[in-house]
Amino acid sequence: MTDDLNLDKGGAPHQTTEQGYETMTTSQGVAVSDDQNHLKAGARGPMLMEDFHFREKIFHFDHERIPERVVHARGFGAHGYFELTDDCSDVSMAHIFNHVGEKTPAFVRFSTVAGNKGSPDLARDVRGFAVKLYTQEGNWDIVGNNIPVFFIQDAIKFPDLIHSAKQEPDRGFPQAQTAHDNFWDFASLSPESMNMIMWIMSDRTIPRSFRFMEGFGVHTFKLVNAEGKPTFVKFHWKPKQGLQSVVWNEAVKTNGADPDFHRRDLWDAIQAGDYPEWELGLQLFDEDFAEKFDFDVLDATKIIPEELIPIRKVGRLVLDRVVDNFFAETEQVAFCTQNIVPGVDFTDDPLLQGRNFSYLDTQIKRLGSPNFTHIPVNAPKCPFRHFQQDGHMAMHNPKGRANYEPNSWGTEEGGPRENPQKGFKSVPQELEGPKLRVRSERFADHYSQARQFYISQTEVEQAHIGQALVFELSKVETPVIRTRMVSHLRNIDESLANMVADGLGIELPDPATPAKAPITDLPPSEPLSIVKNGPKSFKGRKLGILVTDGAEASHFEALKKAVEAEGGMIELIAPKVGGVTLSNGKAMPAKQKIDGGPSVLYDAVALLISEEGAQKLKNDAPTRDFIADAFAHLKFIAYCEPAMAVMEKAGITESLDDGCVKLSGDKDAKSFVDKLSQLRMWAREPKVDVDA
Ligand code: HDD
Repeated sequence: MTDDLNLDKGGAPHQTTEQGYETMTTSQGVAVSDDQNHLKAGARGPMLMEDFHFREKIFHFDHERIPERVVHARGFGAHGYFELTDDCSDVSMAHIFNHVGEKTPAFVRFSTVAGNKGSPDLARDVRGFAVKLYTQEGNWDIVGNNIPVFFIQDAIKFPDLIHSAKQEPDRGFPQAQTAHDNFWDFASLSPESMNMIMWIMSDRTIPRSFRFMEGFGVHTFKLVNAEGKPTFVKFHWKPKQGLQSVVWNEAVKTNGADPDFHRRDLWDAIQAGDYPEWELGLQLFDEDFAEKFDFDVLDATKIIPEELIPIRKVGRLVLDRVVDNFFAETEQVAFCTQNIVPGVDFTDDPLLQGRNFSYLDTQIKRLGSPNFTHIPVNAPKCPFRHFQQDGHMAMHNPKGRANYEPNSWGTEEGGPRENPQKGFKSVPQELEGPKLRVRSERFADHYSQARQFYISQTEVEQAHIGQALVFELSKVETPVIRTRMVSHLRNIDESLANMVADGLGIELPDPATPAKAPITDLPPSEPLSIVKNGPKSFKGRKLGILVTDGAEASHFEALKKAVEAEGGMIELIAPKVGGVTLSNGKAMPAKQKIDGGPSVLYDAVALLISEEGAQKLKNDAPTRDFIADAFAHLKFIAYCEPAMAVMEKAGITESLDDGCVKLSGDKDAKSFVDKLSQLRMWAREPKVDVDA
């Protein structure tokens, strides 16, 4: 409850209880004497309608839910700031781009797209990356994703896309996944989605954390400088923490172990003071480039490779504060692509044009009133003044007589007027042409960039794309849909098509007929791979140490020191959450009991198990799974000699590799931690996965 709604602390006669608690009141401020029992006629009698406290409490509870977002329902937000590091007045007159070092408050909401509000965090899905910048010239929303392209080119297809991806309407499942007939039916009948299909089948859709993923504005926008000169721009958020994803088997298990894994990760990192940070990158180009580029810059299914237009890093976005109240902030925040400020403008991208209608419309439905802009998380932090008035739940109500203009009431009383010098102006643009429902010819190449994405991946990542396609299409029940999909893959990469056809156990179909031929062989682009853009250290990552009573204390101390020196965290997992006593008699509390802290929750693991501990744990299924999964998920594993007995039961001792480091001497912990920035032992994959 905000302060101004609170009782006057000084004067209220019922301010505190005898024990010193704040007195509970009704919404009307009347003190409540009994919150345990409703008012009845006799101790065992029926309720009396006059119980206003009961009625108010239940009626409010009954109305707690608002409609969840029609897409991106599950999300998690945090506050922070944007700080400009490079003056951009050459390209934009926006205040936010002209004041190096100035901090602009920001709110960011990350989300999955398809799942409902209660769906698990590790669903294979695109992640939303929506940024609200409370600039001094009004709110600017960059409502992007963690993938720089989209499924469709024209907003009119959005309802079809989303209907196909969400649960099927007759049965109401599957939830939070595209692995079903309707999605692949739509995708395979929409060749424009092929570039996006490559991206979503890559590990980009199973990020390790919101902190370790990129964000993109997707569309081409315009920046406009003080002379009115427009420059095309694409927005990129590059995580300082480096990119990182999980492997699919790990994602599936994480969803069971901790469905809130991503939101907890962000919350924990911010609370620990390890603030995630992204650099804002601009890809800037002019009409000339746009004309010569192989693709239409208005087509949101295409990227502009960074090799062609390098990224200019101009600022940083830091998230340093969790929300006070999830509903008030994360749930009620309303992003609108239409929210831009002077110095930024739209292009005619047919997806963006449609979005500019949809977001405002959806917020009114979801938040129930055009006054959603009065909710603190949505209100600008700069002065605002207009004549929009009334409506449900109006909170900012202007004083005075003038609620229209022009009027005769003068500058004191007459309210606001438009400001031709400072107000937002669209970039003047010549427009002509017949009224048509068509798609531009320049949007017709659906495969060249899909191929480029695929060949830009490391071998490991290519295998994951193939495996993801096989997994998803194996869930499709209608054979013709599977075959149709493989016919598109033949236009992307022949070896991929073969891998998928083989994985599905079907004959290779003829290639689909491209809308535009020939398909171009574009050069590979390094920024498209996650593995090539990983972290440089273990900073921000977590080592899970499975520990038992009597475990060697020197190993523990050495690991802790080495991990913390890298900026990483450690977490203890023990047979009992009360903790363990190490070999030197030191008591250590644990964060997790073994069956509540499986290894999927950690980036790397260490097994500090004493002889006695090994005897107790070697037949314990959660302990075996902890070890076997860490190995199968290609994690680095440190272990001490006695742990071998449990590792043997977990079935990994015969396959130990360079990613498994035995702790014997002083330097072993350090050399283990030195390896951790690689995050995974990719070379192990063929040993643990027959499809790799
Ligand atoms: Fe959208 C929400 C991102 C295309 C209509 N979208 C929404 C959110 C994100 C995106 C991150 C969640 C914002 C939040 O956290 O509250 N959407 C995208 C991107 C797109 C895109 C990157 C393509 C480049 N969206 C798109 C189209 C339409 C919509 C083409 C409709 C024509 N999107 C919506 C919406 C949502 C939404 C229905 C649902 C909840 C909301 O707006 O606030 O208006």
